Formats: sequence, C-alpha cells, structure tokens
Amino acid sequence: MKKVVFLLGISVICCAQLYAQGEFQLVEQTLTDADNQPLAVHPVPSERQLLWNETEFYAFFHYGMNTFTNKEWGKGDESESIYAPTQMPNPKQWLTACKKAGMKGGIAVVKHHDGFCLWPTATTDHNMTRSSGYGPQANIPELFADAARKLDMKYGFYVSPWDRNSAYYGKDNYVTDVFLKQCEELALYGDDQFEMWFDGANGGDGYYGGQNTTISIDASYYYDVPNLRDRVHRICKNCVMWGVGGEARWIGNEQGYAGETNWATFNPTTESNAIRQTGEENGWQWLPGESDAKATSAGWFWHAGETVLTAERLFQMYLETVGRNSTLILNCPPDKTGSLPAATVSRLEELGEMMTTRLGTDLAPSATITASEVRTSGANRDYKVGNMTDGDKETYWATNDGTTSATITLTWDEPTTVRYLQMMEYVRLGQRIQDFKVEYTEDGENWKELAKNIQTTTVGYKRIIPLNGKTASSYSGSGYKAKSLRITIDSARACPTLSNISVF
Ligand code: FUL
Repeated sequence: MKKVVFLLGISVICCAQLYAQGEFQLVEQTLTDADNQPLAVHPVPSERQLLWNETEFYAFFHYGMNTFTNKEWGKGDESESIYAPTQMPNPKQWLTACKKAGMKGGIAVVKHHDGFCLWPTATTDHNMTRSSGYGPQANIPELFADAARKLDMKYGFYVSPWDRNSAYYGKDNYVTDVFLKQCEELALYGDDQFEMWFDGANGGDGYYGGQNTTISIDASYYYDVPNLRDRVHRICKNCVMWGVGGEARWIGNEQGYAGETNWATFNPTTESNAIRQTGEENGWQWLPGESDAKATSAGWFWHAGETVLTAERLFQMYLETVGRNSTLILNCPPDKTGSLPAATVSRLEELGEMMTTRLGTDLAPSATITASEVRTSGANRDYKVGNMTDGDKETYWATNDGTTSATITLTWDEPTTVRYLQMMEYVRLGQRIQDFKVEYTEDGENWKELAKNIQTTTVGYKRIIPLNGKTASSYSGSGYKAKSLRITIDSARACPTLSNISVF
C-alpha cells in the first residue's frame, strides 16, 4: 500500500489503493497548481487588510468639543451647547484639500474621549442635537461619508472606546448598550468604510455622569472585541478595525516615522513601542503598521496660533512611513468655523505639488529590465520582469522555489537621473525579503552602492529608498546619472516576489 501525500500548491501525483467490492483498485489522483504560484509564507493579510493597505496616505480630522474648549482631552462634563460651529461644518472642503496632497481617504473623529457624539446617536443625549451654532444641523458622519464618496476617497470614523461622559463606563452595559451600538450606528453610515479607529487611551479620571471618579478597565477583554468586529463587519466587510480592534497596529510613535526595517507581521501581545516600529519577522499575526502624525504644531485638535509644518517636513514623514511599509494618517484639524484654515489648505496643495514633482514620473517602464532568474511559468500565470512595471498589482516577478537571492537590473538607453527607488512585494503571499542592496553604474562598468546608510532590509507592501540615503530635504540632492540600477536581494524567507518597481 503506497502512502497518500497531499501537498497543496505543488504538483504531485498521489496514488492510493482502495479496496472496493472485494478487489483492490488503483486510484490515481493529481493535485496540480497549474499556475506554479509560490506557496505563501504565513501569516498573510486578509483581503480587507490588503485593500486597506492600498489607501497608503490619508487624513485624520480631529474636530469636536475640544475644538471649542482649547483642550486636547475633554473631561466629559462639557455642556453640549459649547460645541458651536460658527459656519456649516464642511467635510467636503477638508477632503478636497487632502486629496490635493495625494491622500486617498480620511478618518473623521466623531467621538473623542469626552464622549460627545457628532451624530444624532440613540445611545446618549450627549450629542450634536443639543449643541448650538450650526451644530444641530451638521451630522458629521453623514456629511463626511457623502463628501468622500463624491470625491472618490475612502473614509472611516474614529470612535473613542473610552468615554469620560458616560455614567455606564466601566460596567458591562456601557459596552453592550453604548459602545457597540455606537459603532453599529456609525457602520450604517456606509458599508464602504475602510477603517474604524479605536484609540488605546483607556480608563482614568472623568466626569462619568457626575461621579467625577477614576475608572480603570482592562482593554484586553472589556470592549468585547470579537463581538465588535462581527457587528461592524456584518455591515462593512472591508472595514479594518484599527488599534483596539486588532487588525492594524499603531506604529509606536506619533512623530510620523516607522522603522527602516518594518515587518507587517507582529505578536499582538508585544508591548514595546520600539518593536511596534519594526514589526516582528516571526510575528504570528499579520498586523501592519499605521503611523499617526500631526500636520500642525500644537495638538490633535485645532488651537489658536498653531502653525502648519513645512511641506518638506511632511514629505519626509511620507518617505519615513509609506516609504517604510506603513500607512500614514496625517492630522489636519478644522477650526471653529468647521473648515480647514487657509494655511493648512495651501500647505497641503504645496505638498501635493512636491509629491508630483518628486514621485510623479516613473522611469522604470522606459528601462530594459533583466533578472538573474525568472520563475517557471504556469498555465495561466507567468513571473516575468515586465510584471513589475505593468501597473497591475496582481502580476509579479518571482524566482523558483529554493532561490532566495537574486539580482534585478534596470538599464536605460542613455544615463538617466534617478533619485528614488520604489519596490512592492506581492504581500498576498506574505512578506519575504530580508536584505537587499542598491547600486548604480554610469558607465556600464563601475558599480557604486547607493543609500548605504539606510537599512535596506525589508520591503513589504511598499518601500521607497531615497538613493542619496536622506529622507530629509532629499530632493535637494542632484540625483545619480545611471546607465543601470541594480537591486540585489541577498536573502528572503522564501523565493522573493515583487509586484512593482518604480524609479523616480
Ligand atoms: C491618542 C489620543 O489620546 C489623542 O487625543 C489623539 O486622538 C490621538 C490620535 O490618539 O491616543
């Protein structure tokens, strides 16, 4: 009797002898991956995590009670009438400005720790229906979702699990009758939401319905996360539950940078902020990083006299987050009028122009590309080098199984000025690359290594290497005249895959 071996994804012939009606029959079974795709390196992203990653760069809008009290954390005892927009809040203006900066979406804070809700919730009276000015007319989630759809941007909401206003906070019925219901109400503003944001700040002192006390909870079970996920995903199937929700991780700082080495894999019980920045190669969960940072000088909420960071600084943040396998959620606070101040709008436009100048013209498609190895094609799929420049995220280059190092060379007809290299792994099959280097030659013979001071280790969903090794003011460099650019992948967890190479 021969052994039956089932090996998914590898072409094997399994033979088994089955006893039937008194005699042995030989049954031959063929399990073939006709496409010869590499086996996945686990853990791998879920479909919704993949879609979420594509949003890459999006805005955060902290707007609410604190906008009117000049605070960052309201205690929860603020009278509703203090929320008094002097004009009709205008999420369309917020998102339009952010789109010009190259952002693909936004998250609106609709309930911060003070518990004040910017929509007519059935869960508490502490909401905008009792506010003043233009407040009672402005249902922020409704206006925000509507504006995002019109602008073809992704959207989602920040709903603080911690509620310093609620008399029920700390008890079970806060979770069942207030928090989960609020999340469900918000989910109903659109099944096309891409992320719901759950902050980690939890428990502590507050008003709590007049108790004016300190309440501590254990966030690891208090918020009933499995139920929370189910209730939101039932309505919004592609909504990543951030932070407390356990589908994407905080990057470990609020300064707008990720580690140069950055794995999307992580052990969710790890508490070190330094490790949050780099992820964990052997992490058991796909938990990609998101970096939250402020575009302004003061707090998350608008404060009089604040300034907007320079476009150069914001571009640096982009390179150090999106360019390091993280997403970037950049906070742009609306003021008391309910709009973004003019200085923010013009800075975002400047940033957009900078992004287009620096990263807008891809030189890779005009190069001839060769690789040390190309994986053997399958019936309906090939792994040719052209897959990296065809603009199709579902096609990719790969080597054969067992080959974990390779070179890819791009050659131009004439020496071409290059400043940035962008690479994307086909992360659907897991994050693999562990170590690579980049070199160029001007004369076709002498090779020089670029960006030597940078850890050229991980790639992940997206990596952008400033070839002069500088993320700050990097464009001021005059670039490198390259006849050829060579990427050497020195090691990978399994045969490497790349779905994109771009050169700017
Ligand atoms: C923090 C909060 O406590 C801040 O107020 C802000 O919302 C920031 C984005 O997350 O943890």
